[in-house]
Amino acid sequence: MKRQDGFPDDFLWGCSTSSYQIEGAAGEDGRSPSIWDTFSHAPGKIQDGRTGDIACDSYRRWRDDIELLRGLNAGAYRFSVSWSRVQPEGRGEPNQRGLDYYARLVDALSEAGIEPWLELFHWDLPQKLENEGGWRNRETALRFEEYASIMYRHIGDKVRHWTSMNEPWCAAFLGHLTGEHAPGMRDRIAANRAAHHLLLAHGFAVRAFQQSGLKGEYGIVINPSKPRPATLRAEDIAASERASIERTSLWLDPLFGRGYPKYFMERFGADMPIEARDMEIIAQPIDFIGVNYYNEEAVRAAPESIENPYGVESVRTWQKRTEMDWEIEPAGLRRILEYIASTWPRKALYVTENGAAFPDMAGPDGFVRDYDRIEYLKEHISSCRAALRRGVPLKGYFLWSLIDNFEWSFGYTRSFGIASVDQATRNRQPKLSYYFYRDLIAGFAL
Ligand code: IFM
Repeated sequence: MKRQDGFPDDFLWGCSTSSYQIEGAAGEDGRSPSIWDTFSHAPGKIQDGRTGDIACDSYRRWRDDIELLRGLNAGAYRFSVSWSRVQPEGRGEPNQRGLDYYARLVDALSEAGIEPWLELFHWDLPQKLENEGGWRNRETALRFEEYASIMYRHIGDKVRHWTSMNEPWCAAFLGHLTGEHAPGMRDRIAANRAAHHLLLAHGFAVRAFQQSGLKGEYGIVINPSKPRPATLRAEDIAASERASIERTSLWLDPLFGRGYPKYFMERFGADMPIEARDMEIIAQPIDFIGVNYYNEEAVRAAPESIENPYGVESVRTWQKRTEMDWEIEPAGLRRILEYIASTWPRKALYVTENGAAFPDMAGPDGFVRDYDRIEYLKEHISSCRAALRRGVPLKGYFLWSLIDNFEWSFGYTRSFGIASVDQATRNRQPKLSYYFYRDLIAGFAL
């Protein structure tokens, strides 16, 4: 039967998770520590002092995750691979037990009719590579190519949708400039170098995929941002343009062969370790762009300085906020999709993450009726429909997240899941939003 809600019948509906946030089994079957193991074990880095050592125990309970996906009738599952599980040394021989885990997962997903969307890197860099300079070191991009090639060789025939990495902005700038994320550095030059090497790693991985002769679609996932001006003053409008550079054009310009943005290069060009042919490698043709969207910001002009190179500051507005203190602005999702579709060459777009953290209260019956999350999802998915109506080549939507999980520096204090995970038993329990999403996928909740 044809859908009545304005989404095409072949629109892809899925859920997203990531390795360090759900797998646990941190020291098992040959996995070596990643930078997030080191960071989360360091005192004072994580709000509740907890780690991903056990997380949702998905390394053992992946069948439960697939059951949840099956119950939704989801078309796809976006998950990431733990590099240090597959290649504990960060180089050389792969760990067969790690590879087997992902092969089992992918096979079971396919048997359940759920398309595996495999992501190679969601921030959990092997600590061994960090010890040699991590993303500041060009060598890490080469090691990434080797790791990607291992994955292509071992499960390339089972996976049709690949993404190189998730939100490289976070890995570069939260990891190396603000220090909120692993490896916890506060150094602008380190952040800029990391940004370049992350893009280079992406380019190497795409090139290796093309050379492998495998069939499939390849993309990268970014978390773009296009803040709106807080007022109609010309200087605030100009500030809002500058405010999008580091989250958006710094990634999309080079990916589409336009080099790094001029504004960025004028300030930071000297830090960028660009070698001959790098920009060509970064601009390997890809099939889609993944867009992660949670919120929009309003900004105004501020004095430019070393600490504030873009000369912008955020303005708190009247919008309701989620528990992350992120403003809820569903129209911002349509705006960012339209902005990308109209500014860079036309490419298939997927919303690869969207969702919200709210304080979930279980009722006396133990059931979580998360109406706030349902409203958030409903409005954002409607915004996707608005983007489609305006001609954006949007092909799918992945909800973040299938289950409550380790929310990085917030530990387990923020819940994005449509199913909760009991912290003692690790049993999964769908929330009301799970049933909302199930009905939406079936075509009758919007
Ligand atoms: O949990 C994260 C995810 O790992 C990357 N994107 C944003 C999510 C919510 O903060």
